[in-house]
Order: sequence, then C-alpha cells, then structure tokens
Amino acid sequence: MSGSRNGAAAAGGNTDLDYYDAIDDYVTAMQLEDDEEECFSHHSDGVVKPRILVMGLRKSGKSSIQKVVFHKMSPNETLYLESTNRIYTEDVNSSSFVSFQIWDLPGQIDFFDPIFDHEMIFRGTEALIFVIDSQDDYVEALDRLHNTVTRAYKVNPKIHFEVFIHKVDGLSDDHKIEKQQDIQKRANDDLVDGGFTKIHLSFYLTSIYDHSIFEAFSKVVQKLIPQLPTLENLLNIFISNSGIEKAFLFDVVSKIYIATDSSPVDMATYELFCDMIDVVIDISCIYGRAPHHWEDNAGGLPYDDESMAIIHLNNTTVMYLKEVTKFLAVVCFVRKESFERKGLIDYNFHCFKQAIQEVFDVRLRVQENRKLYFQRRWSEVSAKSNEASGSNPR
Ligand SMILES: Nc1nc2c(ncn2[C@@H]2O[C@H](COP(=O)(O)OP(=O)(O)OP(=O)(O)O)[C@@H](O)[C@H]2O)c(=O)[nH]1
Ligand SMILES: [Mg+2]
Repeated sequence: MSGSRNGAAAAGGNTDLDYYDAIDDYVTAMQLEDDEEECFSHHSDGVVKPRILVMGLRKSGKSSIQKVVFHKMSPNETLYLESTNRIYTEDVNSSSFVSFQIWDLPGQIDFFDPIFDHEMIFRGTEALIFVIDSQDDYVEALDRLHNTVTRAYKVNPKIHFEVFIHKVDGLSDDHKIEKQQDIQKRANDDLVDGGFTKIHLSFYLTSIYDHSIFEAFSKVVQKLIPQLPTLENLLNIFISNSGIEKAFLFDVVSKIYIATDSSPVDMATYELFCDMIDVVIDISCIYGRAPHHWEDNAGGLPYDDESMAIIHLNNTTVMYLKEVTKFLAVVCFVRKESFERKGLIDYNFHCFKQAIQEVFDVRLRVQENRKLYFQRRWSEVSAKSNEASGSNPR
C-alpha cells in the first residue's frame, strides 16, 4: 500500500489506532472475501453493480420515492406522475461509494407471470424494497409482500428485504408506531406460519414530505457497501482526534449518508445536516460556476474539492461541511472551543481524506478483479456450451 504512515494528530485521543491500520484491516478482509468464489454466485449474469428492486402495489409511491431521492423532484410534483407501465432501470452513480442500479417495477404487473424471468432478476438482486401505502387498506399489500419475499428468498437467500411503510406524513407519532407494530406483526406472523423463519424483514416509516425517506434509503444503501465498517472506523478515529461531536459522510447529490461514527444518530441532527447540504448546493447552483468537464456528471453540479461551508449556530456549536472526494462530503458538529483549533481539525481531515481515497482505490481494484473474473468465467462457459453443441449435431 502506498502513502505515508503518519497517523492523525491527536487532541488528547488514542494514537494507537491510526487510519492506516484501519485500511490494512479492510484490505485483508477484501482479499479473504475475494478468495471465496461463493460471494460471486448471485452475480451470475455478470452484473457487478448491486441491484435494488422497488416493488409494491399500484400507487403505493414507488416512482415518487425515486424521483424525490435521486432526481430532486419536489414532493408536490409527484402528484402529477403517471402510473408506471413498464420496468424502468436506472444507474445511480453519484459519488465514489454510491453506485447501484435501481429498478422501478409497475404495481399492476404480475411479476410471477411466466413471461418474466423472475428467477434471473432475483438472482442478481441485493436489496428488495417493498413499499406499502399506510394510508390505504394494506391487507392486499401484505399478501403481495409475503408472496414476493418468499419466492425471492427461495431463489436468492442473500437479498436484503426492506419494507417501507410509506405515506406516514398524515399520521401522529403514536399512530405511526401503532401502524408499524401492526404491519410488522402481521408480516412476520405470515412468514412464521409459512415456515419461513429465516427471512428477515427490516421496516422503515417513510414519507417523501420529510427526511424519513432519505434516512431509510441511507440505511438500505449502507448495507450494500462492504467497506462500511472501515468507513465508520475512519470516522471514529477522525472525530475522536479532532474534538468533533458527530460526523456523517454524505453523498451530496442524493443526501444519502453512507456512514457515520458509532455514536447514536439523532434524526434532528440528520435533518439539520441535510438542510445544510441543500443550502450549499442551492447557493452553488444559483451563483456558482460549474466546471465544463462535469457537465455530463450529476447535472454539472458546481461542487468541487474546494467546497466547504461553516455555520456558527446560536448554541455554541459549529456545523462544518468539507468535500472528501467527488460529491462526497463530511458534515460534522464541532463545539466552539474545539473549532478554535481548526488547524488540527483540517490536518486530521487531510489524513482522513487520504485514507478514504485509499479505501476507494482498493474498492476499484476489487471491482476490476470481479469484472475480469466474470469475463473469464463467461468465456469458459460459452466455450464449453459451444463445444457441447458442436459435438452433438442434430
Ligand atoms: N401523502 C403522500 N403521498 C405520496 C407519498 N409518496 C407518494 N405519494 C403520492 O402517491 C401517488 C402515487 O405515487 P406513484 O409514485 O405514482 O406510485 P407508484 O407506486 O409508482 O404507482 P404505479 O406506477 O402505478 O405502480 C402520487 O399521487 C404521489 O404524490 C408520500 O410520502 N405521502
Ligand atoms: Mg410508478
């Protein structure tokens, strides 16, 4: 591994752990994983990018969620969305670690109709989001959920099943909890009754009218990032050495947070950070100048490696946003007295940024190896099948 072995400067913190140890652990883990052929099995169609399916009944809100999270559509505009009548696939590639393919499946199609090769689709799927409209009667949705997850599980038991209990904006907090408990109990009881005790469903209360949909999507995407423990570890080292209270690593295009330090996440903090990103991006879009070479990427956002923002709050805390790699930013809360040592924070940030870059480089190398591996496997398979068809002429 290249790069200097200088650890972070500590503000009275632990110097034993340094960024490079964390990266070395990660590289070893990835090499071990690479030796296991089994980990490639669910990519048998050669697609290395994780695939997320979004399923659910008609009008449950599937397309709205994708438009709001990935296309910055305002929630009110979703009122005019037409019903989806075919499968839409989209590549999401905003920042270094947020890279997947998302499929919007129309509510009205029967996915298990023989004209769909649902087995092939589930085999290459890493996450299945099932959207339930909480404002509607959800008996039919629960039936469909059960049918979908049990069939998908039989094909690919590694899929993460994520249930969005959606459109909860009209409900009081008590009512939301009641609804979640009811849906969760019914869905899990159905699985136990059917003998599917190993299927795990994760539930989220979501709405496009607040930050809950971004938080839920963040958690879904985090499960697809094998480097997550390393990123969390790096954030822990960064904050403990810099006197920072809480830090998130954000994809600024989607406002998905891909990692945070190990202290608990408070929704209000997350919302404040999302608002800060909106302010930075909005001001940059209105008054900033987009570099020409970015125009093909993410709509030519005027956001670059110089981007940063500082907001002094009225409660002796400072919000600090700093770019890490393209479209990836650290946003953190710093106490005013710690912020007086901004030089130390910036030095530690520099080490953190280098470490993230190294993790990303390793990720790219692993992805490249996987691609070559699949190309080799597929050429072997097609050579064998050509041989077989040549030796058995009809
Ligand atoms: N109140 C509320 N309405 C929502 C929310 N999300 C979506 N909707 C509304 O739900 C309606 C249906 O949304 P769509 O995104 O078209 O639903 P869909 O699941 O894609 O529907 P199909 O394409 O027909 O399968 C629209 O009028 C949206 O404005 C939400 O969080 N809260
Ligand atoms: Mg739709």
